Amino acid sequence: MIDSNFNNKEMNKACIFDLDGVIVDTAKYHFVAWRNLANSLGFDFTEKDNEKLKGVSRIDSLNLILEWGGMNFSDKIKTDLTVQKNEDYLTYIQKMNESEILPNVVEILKQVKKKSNYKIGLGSASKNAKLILEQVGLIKYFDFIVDGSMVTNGKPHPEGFLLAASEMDVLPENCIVFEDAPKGVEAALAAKMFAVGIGSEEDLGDAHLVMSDFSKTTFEEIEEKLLAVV
Ligand code: B16
Ligand code: MG
Repeated sequence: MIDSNFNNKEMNKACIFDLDGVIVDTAKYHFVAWRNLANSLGFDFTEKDNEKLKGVSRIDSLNLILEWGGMNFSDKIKTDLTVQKNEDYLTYIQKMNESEILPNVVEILKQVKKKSNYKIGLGSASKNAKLILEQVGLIKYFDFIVDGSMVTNGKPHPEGFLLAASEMDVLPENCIVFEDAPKGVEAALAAKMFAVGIGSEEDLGDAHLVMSDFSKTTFEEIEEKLLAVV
């Protein structure tokens, strides 16, 4: 349980959303592009393996995939491989539109936006985060966006979430993080923030609250449930 001012209605608060798996499902495009790369190197991996890449930075994802294929390369070649993968990935991202926003996300963003004491941040490992938010028309909701190019340490390190909180001038204990990856939940907890897991209790059980998605809830309801754990 975290020591919190969360009950104080006057305090500045924030919601910090992860992107892939919370706002949109870009994991399917990462999978296709990484798999194309693996296939071009002569091996394959499964969708189940791909689960392990959720929330993991681009270079760490490549290192894991090469490990699965029993391969290793120099840093220079690895950089070229990440560029190759990203160029392929971008061809899918550039076709995205608002129809790919996950259920009820827009409603939740609108509900938070109406609250004068709340800011909205993004805490994503993706270097493509801004482009994706622009593609699906959601960038206007965000007060501050942290993407993969702004942090040295990836999740489960709390750096990204702490940066978002400090840029929005909100205390970590007044931030609610929405995350689909166990490493992301770990990062939110390390930042001493509230963690709401989007996915299964089995994977995200350490979070303060777990929901399969946003479809059957309102922001008021989420706040009430979190207040009950303070
Ligand atoms: P990029 P998130 C993460 O996004 C993805 O879950 C992860 O699979 C990906 O490797 C990472 O972004 C980096 O993405 O190659 O676009 O920089 O869940 O933190 O929003
Ligand atoms: Mg994610």
